[in-house]
Amino acid sequence: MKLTSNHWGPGYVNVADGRIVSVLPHPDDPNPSQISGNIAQSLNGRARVLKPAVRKGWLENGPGSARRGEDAFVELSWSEMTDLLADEINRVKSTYGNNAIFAGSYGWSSAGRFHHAQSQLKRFLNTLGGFVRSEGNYSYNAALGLMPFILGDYRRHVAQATRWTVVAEHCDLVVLFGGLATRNTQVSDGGISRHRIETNLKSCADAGVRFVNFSPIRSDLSSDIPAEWLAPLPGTDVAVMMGIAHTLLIEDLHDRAFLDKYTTGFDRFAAYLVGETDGVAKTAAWAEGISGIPSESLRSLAREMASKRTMISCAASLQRADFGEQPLWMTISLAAMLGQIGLPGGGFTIGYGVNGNIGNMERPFRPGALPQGRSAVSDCIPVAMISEMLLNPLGKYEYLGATRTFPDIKMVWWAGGNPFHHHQDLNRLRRAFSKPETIVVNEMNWTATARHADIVLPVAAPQERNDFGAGKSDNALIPMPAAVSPPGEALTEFEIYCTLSKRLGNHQNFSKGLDETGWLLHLWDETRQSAANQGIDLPDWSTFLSGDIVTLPDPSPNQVFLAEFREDPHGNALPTPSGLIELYSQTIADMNLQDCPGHASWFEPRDKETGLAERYPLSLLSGQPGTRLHSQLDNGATSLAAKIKGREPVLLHPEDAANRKIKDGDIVELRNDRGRCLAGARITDDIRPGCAFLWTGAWYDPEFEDPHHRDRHGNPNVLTHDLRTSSLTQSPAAHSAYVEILPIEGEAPEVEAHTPPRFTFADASATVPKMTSET
Ligand SMILES: Nc1nc2c(c(=O)[nH]1)N[C@H]1C(S)=C(S)[C@@H](COP(=O)(O)OP(=O)(O)OC[C@H]3O[C@@H](n4cnc5c(=O)[nH]c(N)nc54)[C@H](O)[C@@H]3O)O[C@H]1N2
Ligand SMILES: Nc1nc2c(c(=O)[nH]1)N[C@H]1C(S)=C(S)[C@@H](COP(=O)(O)OP(=O)(O)OC[C@H]3O[C@@H](n4cnc5c(=O)[nH]c(N)nc54)[C@H](O)[C@@H]3O)O[C@H]1N2
Ligand SMILES: [Mo]
Repeated sequence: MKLTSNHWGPGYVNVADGRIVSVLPHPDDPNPSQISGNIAQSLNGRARVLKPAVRKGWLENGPGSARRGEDAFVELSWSEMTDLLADEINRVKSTYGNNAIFAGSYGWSSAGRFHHAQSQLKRFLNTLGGFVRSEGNYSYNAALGLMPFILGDYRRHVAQATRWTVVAEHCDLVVLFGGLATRNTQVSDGGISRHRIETNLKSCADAGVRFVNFSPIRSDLSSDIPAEWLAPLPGTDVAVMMGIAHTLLIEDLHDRAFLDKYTTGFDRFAAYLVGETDGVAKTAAWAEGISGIPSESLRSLAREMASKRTMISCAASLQRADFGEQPLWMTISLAAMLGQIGLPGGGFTIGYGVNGNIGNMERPFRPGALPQGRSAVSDCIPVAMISEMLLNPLGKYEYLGATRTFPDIKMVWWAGGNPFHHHQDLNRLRRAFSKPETIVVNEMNWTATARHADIVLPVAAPQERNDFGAGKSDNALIPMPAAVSPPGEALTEFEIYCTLSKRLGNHQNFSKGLDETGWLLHLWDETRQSAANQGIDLPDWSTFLSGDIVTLPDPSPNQVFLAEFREDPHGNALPTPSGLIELYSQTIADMNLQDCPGHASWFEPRDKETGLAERYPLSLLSGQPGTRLHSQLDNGATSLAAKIKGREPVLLHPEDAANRKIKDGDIVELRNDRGRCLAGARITDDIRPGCAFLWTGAWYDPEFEDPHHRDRHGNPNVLTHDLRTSSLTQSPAAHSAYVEILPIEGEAPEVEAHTPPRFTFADASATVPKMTSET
């Protein structure tokens, strides 16, 4: 059996009659992921894209959007598709220029250093004059934007997170905001050779470390780890942390010497905390009124935190919410008041649990990767402004203290991402997707994004191409030999761009004269060279490709975040304006932003401010699913097994369910002013009353006959809003949404998301598309 690597871990591909039948765990992985259970059924499934396809209306009427998303498709040969797409690229470039092409193409695609979907697309377009890109991510964008002002580059920050082995040895108390969900640690970007978090957390528990988990659902910490569970109303952690901070301040439990030496602006923040600036003292009682956590619990926790070695952990989810910069800044402010930043097992970490390697492992060097080249177009948008950009061509927006102008996009090309999974307010995204003249999507499966395209290119899956895996924070190199051939007429993206670039005249620039094997040898050579620089000897390519996982040494097993800064705050000054931790940032204050002032501040979630929450009283959380990676392979066995009557499960508290006459296993409707979807009710007292939790990633399945375009399958993003965290970082804010849930009226419609779209033949007159714009 051949090895493979996925973002959720390695496995052996079991093949019969040229088809994948299962993917078996690697024996060295102590906790293999269940997500591999989706691979066989999804890659062999009905939803697989098997031939190049073009939307009927686009083929017949030329570029334009009428019926996009609902239309039938016409399958073409690769030779017809190559002509059609090459002509369309030339048309857009010559009519509007390369700055009318958006290929930001956000998404996780698949593991593998060479066949990385975005790198291939970006390299191809860069050799044709470039494209508009996006920057940041949906995971921790508020941290990427905010941290450079107050602490330093966030990507270094996660790479340098204090190790769990250090926590086990030195820490007494871990206070988690947003938990540390084991289901999320199945995954690490680019791959994860061994799942270590269960073992590492267990060592902490065995060493007597106490865990306090502030989270709306109990399962955000494994039931194997004894913990106190406190369930604040979502979006109120800033108030909780301020209630604790206020107690530290008035009881004189804060570390003034630390604050003086390592931070700047504490007095400005303290004036706000006690209410000097706005007349509201942020006491523990004030925090109780907002969050529902008893003030006495907050006061006693404050005293305990000050008297013990304490690690504060803030999950990435907290910043994927309205004013998501604030929990980050407040975590740092609270930890600074405790004065343990830079001590082993003390201080704070933002993002433990955002992937399975943080705090467990790092890579010793950067392996080879396909170079993307440079874009001749400099324009770029914050990643979560996709709808905003398409709906407001040439409109103005604020970002990182500057006013910028949106480009006027005519062509969108997406490879390796699923915006109709990942973006908020999908009804708005549909309106935005009706603006460009042409949308191209490369996909393995007929996802909602593929159905909303005009041109769909069928691509090979990771198990159908030769590659190697190397997680962004993993200490392993994993061979990924092709186990089977791609089905139908699917090709690797490299092959697709080679053919297209021969037609367009940029082939030499794109391929550099190398074929797939040539590139793999080249990238492996680079990897071997980087390893050799660290004194590590790697096998040659063919030995590696047919061999086992290569495990590399851990470069920093005793990592303590900010230890060097603590040791010498001048010699190791932080890359902030003051060189210190900025509890007050003059730079941010000078931007005069209503939604992000100069220090950590409390704001009500927007749906509460606007009154929407009065009509739709349940706070909706939409976290990552344990049964898959986002929306990938949603029609696979593990993902399907968790669904209720084919719908995504929504967790509800027994009281909320009884008030609405909902029973476990019922099909229910979630609704608010933004949209509606069906889901399957799962009733559990592991969720806080007043909350509903719907996993992300069920393929969006709108019922177009319904006036609300109700989604039949359970995608939470029909309910989330498309307002960003703040005008500072413009990050996605999915975790802040309010809904009502009702038993379904009448018969539930069939879910159609996992079946292919309608296929048809083009009218005889439409063999060559008319290249005129509709508008
Ligand atoms: N409501 C809500 N929404 C959220 C979140 C949330 O917490 N709540 N979380 C957000 C977060 S953190 C993230 S990271 C995003 C994730 O959003 P995405 O990264 O867009 O989600 P995926 O489902 O991983 O999409 C990857 C797509 O690429 C395809 N694919 C895989 N390999 C290849 C390949 O080799 N080539 C090509 N062409 N395609 C390939 C898959 O079939 C899949 O459709 O979602 C965000 N959305
Ligand atoms: N199995 C699996 N693992 C994954 C992924 C996946 O799709 N599947 N995706 C990966 C990716 S791309 C990312 S970015 C990470 C995301 O990692 P996180 O951001 O940590 O994940 P989430 O699932 O969004 O949220 C974790 C928990 O935070 C809690 N939470 C939400 N809002 C609040 C709040 O206001 N207050 C408090 N106290 N708690 C809150 C929710 O109960 C939720 O279960 O996960 C990664 N891991
Ligand atoms: Mo993410």
